[in-house]
Amino acid sequence: MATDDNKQALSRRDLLGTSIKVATVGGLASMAGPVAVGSGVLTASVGLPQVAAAATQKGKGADVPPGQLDEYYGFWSGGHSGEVRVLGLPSMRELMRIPVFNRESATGWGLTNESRKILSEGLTPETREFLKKQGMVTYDHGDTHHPRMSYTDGSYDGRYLFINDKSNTRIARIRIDIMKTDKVLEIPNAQAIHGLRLQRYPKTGYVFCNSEMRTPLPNDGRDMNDPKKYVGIFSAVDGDSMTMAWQVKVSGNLDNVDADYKGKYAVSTCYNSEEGTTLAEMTAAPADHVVIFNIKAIEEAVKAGKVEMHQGVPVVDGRKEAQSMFTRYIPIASNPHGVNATPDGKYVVINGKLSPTVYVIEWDKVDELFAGKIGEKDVIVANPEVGLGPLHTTFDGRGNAYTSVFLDSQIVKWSIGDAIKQHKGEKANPIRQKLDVHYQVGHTNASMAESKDADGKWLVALCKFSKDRFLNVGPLKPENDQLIDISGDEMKLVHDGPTFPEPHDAIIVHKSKVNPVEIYNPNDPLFADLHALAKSDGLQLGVDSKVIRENGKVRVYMLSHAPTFSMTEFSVKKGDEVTVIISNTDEIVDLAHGFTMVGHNVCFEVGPKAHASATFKADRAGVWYYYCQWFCHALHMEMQGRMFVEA
Ligand code: K7E
Ligand code: CUA
Ligand code: CA
Repeated sequence: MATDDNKQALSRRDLLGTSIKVATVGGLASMAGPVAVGSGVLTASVGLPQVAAAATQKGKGADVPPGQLDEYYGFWSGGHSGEVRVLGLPSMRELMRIPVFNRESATGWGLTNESRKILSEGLTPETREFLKKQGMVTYDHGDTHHPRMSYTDGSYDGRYLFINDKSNTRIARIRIDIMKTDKVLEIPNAQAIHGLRLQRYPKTGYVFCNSEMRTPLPNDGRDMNDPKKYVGIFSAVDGDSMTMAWQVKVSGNLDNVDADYKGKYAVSTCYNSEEGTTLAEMTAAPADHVVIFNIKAIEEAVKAGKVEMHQGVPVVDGRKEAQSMFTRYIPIASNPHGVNATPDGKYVVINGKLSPTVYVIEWDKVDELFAGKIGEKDVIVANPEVGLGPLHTTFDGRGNAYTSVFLDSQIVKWSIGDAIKQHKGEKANPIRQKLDVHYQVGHTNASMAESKDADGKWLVALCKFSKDRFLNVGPLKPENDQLIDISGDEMKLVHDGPTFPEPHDAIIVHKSKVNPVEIYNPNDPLFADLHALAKSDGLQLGVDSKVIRENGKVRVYMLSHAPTFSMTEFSVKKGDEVTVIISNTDEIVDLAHGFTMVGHNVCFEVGPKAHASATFKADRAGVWYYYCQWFCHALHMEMQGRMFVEA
């Protein structure tokens, strides 16, 4: 325990950053009490000289004082919360949450007609029918893992963020300009989309997604007791139209995926080459594999129509026995996990998980492999031992790799160049440093490291357990996202960040790449349906304020302008289906309104110059109040009105 306490004290002091310099100038005595710095008050309980020295030497920290902005955006997966979170780095302040597959009470995500359409229109007809029988229009939850920003020529282009939903086999797209989800697509013929990465060149392009589970194809009741007849499915989605491009049948299952920087290949790990259905079966073989997908060969087959069609998607056969030009299988020690392409575009690193090593594959050798010039194993140019349980690797753009090692609870920094030398039999030790993290780290990612602009400043270690590092909040504990300064020769832990379940993965993007708007364009395609509806009612959306009645259906077009709604009352008849359409006419930054109808499960956000709607059955006679729930004005409480439901 003492050791952990010391480490904790050290990290807190590191957090003091530059401010601690001042403290040390004034003598160590000044560190004995609470020290106020920037955005918080931290207690430095013991003033060990060596600790103070370490902090002084560091000279920079994660502290971003009030009034100052962060240098980076962090896009965090919310795991089985189903959302995406936006953080500022290095402060690690949570700036926003973007609801994706979840229901969200503040913004009305999943309650408004617009969000419900987004959540349902990309489902397969078969799923829609199935959900209808349960009285649902879409799923209510999701399990997100891998957020990735769209690329143009290997650099982030700030258009979109894509993320997977393992639990209901979907992917979603978030528009960066407004930080809202705009498309959700269910992947047919597959189950449990886990790995997700993007085509980097020439642009995104494809969204590559792995089905983690193997299923019969078609999955209609046949072959259920014959897992050998199941298939794994690799999918490519067109990220611009959010429609299926093609799929590949593979041997084994698929876990994580990444793509190269030339637009030629994607590569996925497989932990179940045994094609088993139990833990014992899935860990039986001494080796599994990665499968490399030859995008051009697949595209040509699809173009030539040399495909099977399943649920309207062209599918090619990339299984081992098909001996196609679509895939190559590289043997890797038992049950590998993460796949991470190096930002220089030369290599891709496969993380061993059950093997204490990582594998470095050279993309140029993959060209030779498909050309038949070399064998499968020859694409591996390094295989350094890093520690127990390597899961994911990231990079600093200076030739170093950083691997998260789950069982050892460490981030291990190693040199790619020295690992390659060592593999050739030359004398070299690739390991540079091993840093303890707290505890059991899953993903790790460094600033800009998923693009060719890797800048090696910050690294996050997303730890699955926080143990004794935070106040006890009951049996369910937060996880611990740690921030590490990697700008110098040595990694330095600078911040602990408790998080709600479960940020598997995160990307760190320089703020220059992210340029959201402040006020909606009232004619955004997002509002096209509402414009069309208003037009069909002879009205202009966002201008007219009127109630339209049509055979038991009532449409209420209402404007909100601080601190009033354009209607303080409206009447409907018991049994009417009521659609309330709110247009926020305030053109002021940060002036969101809301609309809540008491007792009717209606509550949503309407951003500046936005429109939003919800539909409900007015089935209880009486007076029902509606109000604005978004604090917008000194008279915000008075921003209310009454719905009369006539018996
Ligand atoms: Cu390792 Cu889903 Cu990327 Cu979790 S995955 S850690
Ligand atoms: Cu409008 Cu509160
Ligand atoms: Ca296995």
